[in-house]
Amino acid sequence: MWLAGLIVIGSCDSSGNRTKNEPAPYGPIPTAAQLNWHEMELYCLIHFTPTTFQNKEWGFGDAPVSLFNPQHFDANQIAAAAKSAGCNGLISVAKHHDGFCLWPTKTTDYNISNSPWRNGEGDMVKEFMEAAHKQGMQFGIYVSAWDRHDAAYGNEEYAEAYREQLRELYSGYGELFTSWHDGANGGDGYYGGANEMRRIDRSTYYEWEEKTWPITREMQPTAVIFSDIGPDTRWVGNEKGIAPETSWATFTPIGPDGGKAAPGHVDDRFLGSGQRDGKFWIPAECDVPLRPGWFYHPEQDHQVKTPDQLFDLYLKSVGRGAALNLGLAPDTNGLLHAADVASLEGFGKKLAQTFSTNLAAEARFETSNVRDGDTDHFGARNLIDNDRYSYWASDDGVTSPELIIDLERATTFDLIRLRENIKLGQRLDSVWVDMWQGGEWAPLAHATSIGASRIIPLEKPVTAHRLRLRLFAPVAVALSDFGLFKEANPSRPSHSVMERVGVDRTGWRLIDNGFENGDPALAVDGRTETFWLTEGKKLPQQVAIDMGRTHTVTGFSYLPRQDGETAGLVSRFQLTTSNDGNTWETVALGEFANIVANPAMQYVAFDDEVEARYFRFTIDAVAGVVGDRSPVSIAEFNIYDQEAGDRPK
Ligand code: FUL
Repeated sequence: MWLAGLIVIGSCDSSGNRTKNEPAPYGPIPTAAQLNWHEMELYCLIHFTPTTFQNKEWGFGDAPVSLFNPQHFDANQIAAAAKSAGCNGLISVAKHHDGFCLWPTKTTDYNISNSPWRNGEGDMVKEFMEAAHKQGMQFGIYVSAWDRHDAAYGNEEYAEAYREQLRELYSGYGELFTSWHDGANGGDGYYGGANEMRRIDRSTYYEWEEKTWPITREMQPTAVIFSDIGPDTRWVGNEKGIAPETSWATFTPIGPDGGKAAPGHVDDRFLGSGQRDGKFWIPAECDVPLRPGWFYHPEQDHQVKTPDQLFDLYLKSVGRGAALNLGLAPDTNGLLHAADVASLEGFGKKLAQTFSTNLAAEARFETSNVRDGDTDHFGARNLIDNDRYSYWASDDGVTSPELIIDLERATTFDLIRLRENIKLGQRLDSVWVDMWQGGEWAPLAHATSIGASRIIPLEKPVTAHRLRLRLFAPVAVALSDFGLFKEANPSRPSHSVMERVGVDRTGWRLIDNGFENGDPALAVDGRTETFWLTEGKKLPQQVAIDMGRTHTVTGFSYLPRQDGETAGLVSRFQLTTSNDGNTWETVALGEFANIVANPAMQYVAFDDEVEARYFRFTIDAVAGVVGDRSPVSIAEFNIYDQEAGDRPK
């Protein structure tokens, strides 16, 4: 009776149907391109350039084009594996920092048509696009703004060529869902043979807002622009695939100096969390490689993330309102390794098994309030209709409504999913889930930042008959989804850095410690969470070790500190060895690229094995250090020889 009374009061259109009195949007709201991106949730990013053939992470820009000849390349194999994981999109790294273009561009000779692959007739970006579309996935491109090959890098001429590269890719490769811009920019490189350090002003060089992004807007209006700062999707601030528990879709980018922000030039404190009162809708994307590195390295064949690890990352990214962008790396044949294919498929199966059945689908709902009493438009049944934009809404004055969920039978679950209708903004401040137990309500879970998707994992499965949801918002709520799920084949992964077997380090003796401070034993204690941290001294610096006996050494590894801090991360090194402690030979020299964003274990294989009893690790440069003084940090250092197995395991 009471409800009927309200319906009579509600307004009707000319044919007598009730009109929908939608709540006014709250705060910034997503664009159509952003809505499409939110719905995608999971996609992949393919790194494959001559850098793969050099077994490096960042190509220097000097690899000969003749190197690039993946005899068995098959974009369909890669796209099918991505699809089996549940990916809804595929991004081709059309150009990485090494500058090699995977499409026949007119902007530089350093491109695929000068490689032996398909006799110079191939277009790999096109093959990726076709394979993605064939699998029903959307397509995107990544074009590195940093170009370590181009002689003009740093000049206006290159910035213009970069924009031309975007234009080429925006016109010949269909409708794109994203245009992905990396933050790494400027540093040393080949630069047409100059072999030098080039720094650019990240906030002005590309004229992102003035010249570059308007091209995307005009030519690819359906694409979201990703960079550290958006403008459409933002970097989450790490390459672990994890967003913080509270991660708002709203964000106000500012530069590190409080001024204007640009990709690679941002105050990074809020990249992960976003800001509740952020001025723009710029949700986070979590990028993470399936293996430790973004490029294929044979020594990482044992370190492919497992389906359980990927599932855990999914909960910590997609389950926190972000998207998961998973890095896939073809090998030198041009195919994904069997271990990668198996893991992707296992992950996809687990996702499908877990989320195919909403255990609340048969529930009866009671609400403390329904907007205008209009259950047709705003009733709680909208929570289980699998439509992200139909929703249960409260009246404008009702900002803390409640929902009782009667599951009708004892139901066991360990994942709770909530979604808002984000077309109306991110409205909820927080949510409590209670469970009816022993004649009273007991709190079960709590979450902030709901937005496009929030999956709350419980520590262990819970069996309940009745649940209660308490919502808190500054305005009327607009909740679109309530789901209960049970993780299929659970096995929570441990997140410790994987164990690796190098030589036995017990007999090692420090013979030259250039740093003279900190505790060197922490670098060889087998514990990845401790690290040797020295005080700031002039670089280069070195340590020398007597291993106590001669080994047939095949390589070494450096594990950067794992605590998330960046002080002292080694970026350029030399390794010299000796048989007698007097005559030394340089066996490896190079850089640990991308060490700040992705501080994974760095393994360096020697070109030729070497007999040695002594080695010296020289640190030539530390990431992020401009001057020549710096502390150095080493979590673990090890040597690999033929006996111990010549690869990290
Ligand atoms: C980073 C790059 O420097 C890495 O090499 C990789 O491309 C990753 C996706 O973005 O910032």
